[in-house]
Amino acid sequence: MGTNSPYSSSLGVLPHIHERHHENFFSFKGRTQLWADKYNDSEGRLLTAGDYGSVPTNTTHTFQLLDPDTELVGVIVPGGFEDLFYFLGNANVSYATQTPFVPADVSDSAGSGSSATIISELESFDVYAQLSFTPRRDFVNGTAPANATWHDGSSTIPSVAGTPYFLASGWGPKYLTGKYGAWQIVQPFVTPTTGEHDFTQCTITLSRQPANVSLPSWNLTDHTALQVLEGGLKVEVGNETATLIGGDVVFIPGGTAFKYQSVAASSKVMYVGAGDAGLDQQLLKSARSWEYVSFPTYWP
Ligand SMILES: [Cu+2]
Repeated sequence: MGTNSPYSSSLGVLPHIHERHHENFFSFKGRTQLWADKYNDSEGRLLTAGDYGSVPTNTTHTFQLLDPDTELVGVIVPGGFEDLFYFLGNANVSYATQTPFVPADVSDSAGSGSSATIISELESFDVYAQLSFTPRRDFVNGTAPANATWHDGSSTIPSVAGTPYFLASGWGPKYLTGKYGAWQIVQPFVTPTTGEHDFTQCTITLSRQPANVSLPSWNLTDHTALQVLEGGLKVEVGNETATLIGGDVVFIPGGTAFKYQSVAASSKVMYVGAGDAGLDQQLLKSARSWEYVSFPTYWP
């Protein structure tokens, strides 16, 4: 789910927890402050493009949007949580002027209404307000507490489920495979463990397909979604072909054959898949640990 907002001088939503939903914040553009508090550890990060934050169940969290054109991609598992946004939204709108969003710096507080009625209504959407939570404001270089590693060293993924964590763009684990022709670099956000075997998420950076290697056809048991972040992706699903550019999404139902290739020298996509045996896990089987966000200078 993509959400785009202008900046605001206040929180974008009341501090809250979800008892049943694992919320995943991916910063598509602009700046977002995200707070996550669990197990007596209260952390805040400034997310810029490509950064990721994991908010598992029963984590108190809130966020604030800081730039005029701030866009998040939320993956909320299990499905159905989008009903909250239909409830909060005023209308299904489109503009004859061809603007995708209202061209004004308005930021209402639809998500942060504090009346008792709204708060109790939100509970039916698995949103439980935590009104006593005060987000810490002692950020230094994008992190609170100030001594956390953030854009100045490796980001790591916990080896257990349930703990909130943050990954700075390019600073997390990276794996390289050339088994299917093009180089592909997998940067995991959510592993089978941290996704509790319900879903996984990563980015995949891919080179062009070498001319002498035929494009593999995939057919995965579970659903797959790809969103283009950089470059462009040519995708064949069943007998449809489309070329996707930045922001475009393809959804591939489980049991459907598909092929994909980069139409640029380097393209980057975000992958989200159901289950724990999706495209990322298939690529990782042949991948080796890799230090860089770009590929080798020779073909696989
Ligand atoms: Cu939430």
